Amino acid sequence: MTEQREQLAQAATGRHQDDDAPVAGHQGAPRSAHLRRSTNESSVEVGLNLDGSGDSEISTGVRFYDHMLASLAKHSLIDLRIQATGDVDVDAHHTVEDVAIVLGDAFREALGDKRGISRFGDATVPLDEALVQAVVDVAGRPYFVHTGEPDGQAYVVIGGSYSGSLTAHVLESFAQHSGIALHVRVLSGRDPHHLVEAQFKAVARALRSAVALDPRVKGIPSEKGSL
Ligand SMILES: [Mn+2]
Repeated sequence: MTEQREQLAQAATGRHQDDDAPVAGHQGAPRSAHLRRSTNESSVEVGLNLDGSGDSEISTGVRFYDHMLASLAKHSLIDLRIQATGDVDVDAHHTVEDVAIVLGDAFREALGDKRGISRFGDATVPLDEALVQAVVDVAGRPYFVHTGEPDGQAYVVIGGSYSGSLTAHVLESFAQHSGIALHVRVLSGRDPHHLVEAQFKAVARALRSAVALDPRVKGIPSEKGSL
């Protein structure tokens, strides 16, 4: 790891290498990333540590989205620091999407060559009446399948600025940029807040399994030799 990359990783994790010996990947380097992206519509900074404990510090200007991203961190055990500012006075859309893009890019960078990971993850998570299944393959082949949201969910506005249509948009942007195949199936639910939150939690749990280092996996978990 270069000195610069190490500093970025420390900034992302808020930890020094020798503090408490953060769990390292098989490469010996912390599986973390720190990225910035600015456009005319938003400015996004993401720090991410795959081997974290679910800590988060998130500010996107869209409070409900902050709540969802904190939930994603908590249940994936990925540490997340996200600072975003954008034209939320126009609409939350640009900022919400751009955060998902940078989050996906950071996730892919932190995974590195994927040596030693479980690769697949599958979780079914309830939130009261809502039930969601998420299945991931961290394969470098982006794909997104989304089914089962009840009619009208896309048009619901939650917390004043988050529209229900954004959930699929966020998950698709994340899948495209992280290079994962992601299937999200909403199996049941009625409350709009629960329907979104159960999706983030299910994705979090599936990611947690998929990125976990399995000591029995030797090298890269693919017959092809690369992912
Ligand atoms: Mn909630």
